[in-house]
Amino acid sequence: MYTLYYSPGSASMVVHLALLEIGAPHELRLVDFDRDEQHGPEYLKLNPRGVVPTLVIDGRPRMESVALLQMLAERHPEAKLIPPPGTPEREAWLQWAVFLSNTLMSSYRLWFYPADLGAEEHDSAVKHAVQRKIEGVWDLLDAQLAAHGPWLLGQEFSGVDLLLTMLMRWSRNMPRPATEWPALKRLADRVRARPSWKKLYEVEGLTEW
Ligand SMILES: N[C@@H](CCC(=O)N[C@@H](CS)C(=O)NCC(=O)O)C(=O)O
Repeated sequence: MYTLYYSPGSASMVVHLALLEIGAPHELRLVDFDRDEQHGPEYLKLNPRGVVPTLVIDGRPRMESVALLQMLAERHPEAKLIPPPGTPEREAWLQWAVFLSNTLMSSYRLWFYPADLGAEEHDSAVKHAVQRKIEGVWDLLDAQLAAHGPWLLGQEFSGVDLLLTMLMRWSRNMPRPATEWPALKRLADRVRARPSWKKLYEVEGLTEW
């Protein structure tokens, strides 16, 4: 049994999408950021960083969205969210999962949470540097998809495409949203047409892309 601690549209989104793609029975527990519930003593026992997501797997609380995506994908190989171990496709999957985590996930933390650097707001030099870093990742991924797409693994959809689309979504109010890169936009359009994406919007009450 799975219990997902989530906040709408946040990093829990990729875990929720994976659960929906798999069709695995799960419970959802809202962590209300407006009430700062992520820093409450009960939640901190599950997730000492005070962030979402946390996925409780058969009673064990686990954290880090990209790791959770991999755990779910491996526990449900029939959903084909990750290629089988020992294959070249698996190598590519791991490469993109770690790349997205190391680059976009960490840069977004800086973009959205200046307090991580001890500031109330970033000065414009820091903001521009983070923005350039994120846009450099879009350049690289767009070139990859234009040459070897439409998916990150080529012809086969997988869990890393869910991850990438979630990360693209977070750029929607940035000066240059990821959808300005054509091959990236094509991938996101395909993911957004999937039943799991539509269902997540319904359940999490999301409206904006
Ligand atoms: N690397 C973590 C990042 C988690 C994270 O930063 N989550 C944000 C939402 S996207 C959060 O919980 N923010 C609330 C806070 O920091 O107070 C993951 O991928 O799970």
